[in-house]
Amino acid sequence: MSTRIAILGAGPSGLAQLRAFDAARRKGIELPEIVCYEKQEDWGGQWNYTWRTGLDANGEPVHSSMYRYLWSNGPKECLEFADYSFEEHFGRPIPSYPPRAVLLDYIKARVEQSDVRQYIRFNHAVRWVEYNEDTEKFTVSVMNYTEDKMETDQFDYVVVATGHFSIPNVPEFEGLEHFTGRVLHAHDFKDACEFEGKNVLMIGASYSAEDIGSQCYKYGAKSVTFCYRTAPMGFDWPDGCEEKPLMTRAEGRTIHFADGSSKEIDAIVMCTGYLHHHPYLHDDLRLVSSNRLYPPNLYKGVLWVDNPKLIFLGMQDQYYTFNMFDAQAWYARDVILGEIQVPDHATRRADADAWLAKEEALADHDAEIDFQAAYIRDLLAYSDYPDFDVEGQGELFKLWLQHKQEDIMGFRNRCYASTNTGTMAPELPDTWLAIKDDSLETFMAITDPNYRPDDA
Ligand code: FAD
Ligand code: NA7
Repeated sequence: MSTRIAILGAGPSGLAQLRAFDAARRKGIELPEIVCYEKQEDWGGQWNYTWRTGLDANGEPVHSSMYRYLWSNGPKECLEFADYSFEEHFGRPIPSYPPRAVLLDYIKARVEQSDVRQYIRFNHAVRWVEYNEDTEKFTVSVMNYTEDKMETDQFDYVVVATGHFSIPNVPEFEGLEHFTGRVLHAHDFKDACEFEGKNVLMIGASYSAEDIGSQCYKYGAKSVTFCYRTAPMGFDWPDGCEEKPLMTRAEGRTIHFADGSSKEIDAIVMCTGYLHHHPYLHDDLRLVSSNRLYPPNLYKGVLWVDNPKLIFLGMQDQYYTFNMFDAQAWYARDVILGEIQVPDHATRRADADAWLAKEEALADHDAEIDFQAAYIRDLLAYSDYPDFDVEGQGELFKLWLQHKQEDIMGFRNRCYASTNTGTMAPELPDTWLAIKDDSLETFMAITDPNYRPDDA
């Protein structure tokens, strides 16, 4: 019987794995048997927007945490696939910060060209994975919602690509049970227009707080307050936005903060991050981690140290995204195909622990970027994934951080050159703050060099 691979999830990481295998097939390499289980009806993972909150049509937790009007929060030049440029896809250069729908179009097109959809069983939610030491096989149990039945199958390798920004981390605060406004987690935030004219509070000081707060400002919130546990984001926020230390308690509509101040608030958005949540993995296989650049127990950030037939993609906190998932997927593919020899347990453990120790010593964001670049550089040496200028993209990330410091509401108006094609991105026709329609059609129309505003 041929080697059998289960890929769990058809988001960017799972699709990277399918693309990696397809690239090998094109080179004449015989592929193992591949089955990809995806609980949604379509591919794209987080980028597959849904209006639903809570549970999906099958009663599974809604996966995507993305919302209307979400634009890339980093330059597209830092996430470009090394084997498929934005310019190749769109037929012309596009600005550096595209909206979600534009990125989804780009992600989907690469796999549509690869004919890998045949491997994916949509509407299949993975329920349980365990490993049998005697047979050296994984048993994977899934709920097939199309036929309304449980299915169980055996595999030699399991690739976990289910993401880790989906199940909310929701802390408790005194008095919330009596708070008369709205309380939601960032995962359930869908449309900033809901908060027009309202006083909103973001709890948290990372990407979600920064972006959802900015969205609320853009779409007409009366005021946006951010409150932090450890440190403020420290941006030069426009009038109507302010940062405060953490809220201590709610009393009616009044929110009290750790500095003794208080404010009337209509809605609270908990931008308090996500849990690494893998309830379908047996205790011996379960990755337990906070949101960090080097989750523990992963050799090369990918192979489960105690059983390298279990593979995790995209489990890191992310500066780099799509091209890092690719580097991981190409590496994993070559492990599965026997092109890369995996060292013994002690070597795997020592290597993973050494990266972890380096990660723990990182002093600032620039050092974190260099760390993730070095990690990707290390992986690239093992496979034939097209070499790309990882370090050059790292420098773009550092510029991006500077540009956010200079103007948090204006950084998306910046342009960068692709490290793959050398092409400089064109400017947006207007500022990010002014462009309210983020559909693919509108974005492509207004960024067309022949566009005349009267066409709109
Ligand atoms: P996901 O995209 O989460 O895909 C995982 C897939 O696994 C999903 O399709 C899901 O349905 C499926 N799945 C989960 N559980 C099961 C199960 N039990 N059974 C079967 N299938 C399952 N990255 C950027 O590069 N730029 C950005 O601007 C950006 N913005 C972001 C904004 C938000 C709000 C969030 C949450 C993330 C953002 N990211 C951004 C990061 C984003 O997570 C990655 O770009 C990318 O989507 C990660 O890909 P993934 O495949 O690892 O995980
Ligand atoms: P992150 O980046 O994991 O950040 C979580 C934030 O939530 C961070 O600022 C935490 O504060 C804060 N947090 C967590 N628990 C608490 C409690 N109990 N009280 C107060 N604040 C808390 O998650 P994001 O959602 O921002 O970003 C995740 C991804 O989504 C990212 O890749 C983006 O692209 C979109 P801390 O600073 O640790 O004190």
